Amino acid sequence: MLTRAILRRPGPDFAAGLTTAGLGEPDPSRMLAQHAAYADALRALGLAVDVLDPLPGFPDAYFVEDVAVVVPELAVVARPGAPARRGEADAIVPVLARHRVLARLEHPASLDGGDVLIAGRSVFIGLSARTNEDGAGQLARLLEPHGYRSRTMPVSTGLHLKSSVSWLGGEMLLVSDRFANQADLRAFRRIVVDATEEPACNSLLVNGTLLTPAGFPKTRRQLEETGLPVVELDVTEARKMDGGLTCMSLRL
Ligand code: CIR
Repeated sequence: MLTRAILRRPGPDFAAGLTTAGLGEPDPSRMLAQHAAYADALRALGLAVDVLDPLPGFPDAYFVEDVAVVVPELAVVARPGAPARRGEADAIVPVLARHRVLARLEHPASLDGGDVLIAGRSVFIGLSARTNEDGAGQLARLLEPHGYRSRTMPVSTGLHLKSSVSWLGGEMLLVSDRFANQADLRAFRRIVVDATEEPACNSLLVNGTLLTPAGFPKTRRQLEETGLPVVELDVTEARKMDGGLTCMSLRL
C-alpha cells in the first residue's frame, strides 16, 4: 500500500518550463486548480500528501517524479537529463531523507524518474533523450540487492518511457501501439491504447484505483474492463508542458 505522496506546487513561472507539446500556453489558474484536484484525488485514496513550495528558478520542478526513484527499501535521487532541471535534485534530498535511506546517481549518469517503470520487482528503464546507459546502470546496481531486476528499452517517441507505458498492477500494463510488441514486455498482459488517445498511456495505479487523464473515453472503457475503479482527472495544462499524471508526484 502507498501511504504518502510528495508534490510540489507549480510556481508562477511554470509556463517557462521545457515543452515540445505545441498545445498552446497553459492557463495558470486552471493549472493550479488541476494540481489541487490531483492532490485531493490522492488524499481520497488514503495518501498523506505533502505539497512542497515552488522552487524558484526551476519552472519544471512540480514534475517531482523526475528527481527520484522511490521503492519501499530506498530512494534513489536522480540526475535529471535536462541541464535546466539538474538542480531540482538537491532540493528533494532533505524531503526524501525523512522517509527513506537515500542513494544518489552520479556523473556521468543522467536519468529522469519518468523513464523508470516499476512493475512489482521488474524495473524497466527507458533510454531516452533524458536517460543514458550510465543512469540506467547505476540505478540497476542500486536496486539489484533489494531484489529488483532491471532492463533497459529504447524510447524513441514521447518524452519518457512512462509517456507510453504504465503499470496497472499484477501482470498488466497499459501501452502505446509502439510498445505493444516490445520483447521485454511480452510477459505482461498489455492493454493497447488507441492511437488517437496516446496521452492516456500515462495513467497511474494508486492503492487499487486507476487514475487516468480525462478526455480519453476508449481508454477509460478499456481500463474499466480490468474491474478496477477508474478515476478521471483533468491534466490538460500539465500536458501543454509535456507532463501527465505520474509526473506530478512521488509515491511512497
Ligand atoms: C520536462 O520537459 O522535463 C517537463 N516539462 C515535463 C516533465 C514530465 N515528467 C514526466 O513525464 N515524468
